[in-house]
Amino acid sequence: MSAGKRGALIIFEGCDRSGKTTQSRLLVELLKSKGIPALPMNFPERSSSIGQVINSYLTNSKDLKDEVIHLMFSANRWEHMNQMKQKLLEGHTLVVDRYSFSGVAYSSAKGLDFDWCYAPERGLIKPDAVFYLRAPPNDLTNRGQYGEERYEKVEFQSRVAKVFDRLCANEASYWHQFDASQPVDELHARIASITEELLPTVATQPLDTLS
Ligand code: 2DT
Repeated sequence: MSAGKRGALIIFEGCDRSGKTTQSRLLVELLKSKGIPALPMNFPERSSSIGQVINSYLTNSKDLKDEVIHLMFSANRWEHMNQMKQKLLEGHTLVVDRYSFSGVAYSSAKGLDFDWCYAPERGLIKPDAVFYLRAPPNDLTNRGQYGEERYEKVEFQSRVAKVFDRLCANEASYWHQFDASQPVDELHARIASITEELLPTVATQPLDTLS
């Protein structure tokens, strides 16, 4: 990629088992096959020391107060910001499975205040696009491995879905909502076409922050 052209920050959001991981992998593969530098990432990033605490919490081997784990998820994003900024400015497109919006959705679904949940996310790099894979939580239980981690309960997931809907309405300028129950290749084709339009547009724009 030529000097001065940055990559895009692309985020996949949605409830558990909505297909984010598959779709983000397909998008990275497509971009790479076209010679566009692309890197996959996901949050929580479980390898750092903060990430390891989050992993123990999610696998139910550790209990933490709702506020504490919320701030740890946010800290896990903050600890990766410099590295992400550098990659974007070098021209890499980052395709990220979950970001700040999962933080807000899961914690406010537990009953924490929405604005309190959003506050520590302000100042993080603003995504160029969020692909929100939306599916009725009852559909999601049919997919593999549902129920193994802390949050994989239908009633909880439907509260999470409501917060994602609210975020999608609030942040409509860069959110794209999709029906997650459509065939994988059709969904991929839609996402690919939006991404291919997006990349040249954002390449010369400065990075922005969540506000
Ligand atoms: P994965 O199954 O996608 O690894 O997610 N979560 C995630 C939060 O509660 N807050 C956050 O900030 C993030 C990024 C969503 C593991 C679970 O962690 C939840 C599901």
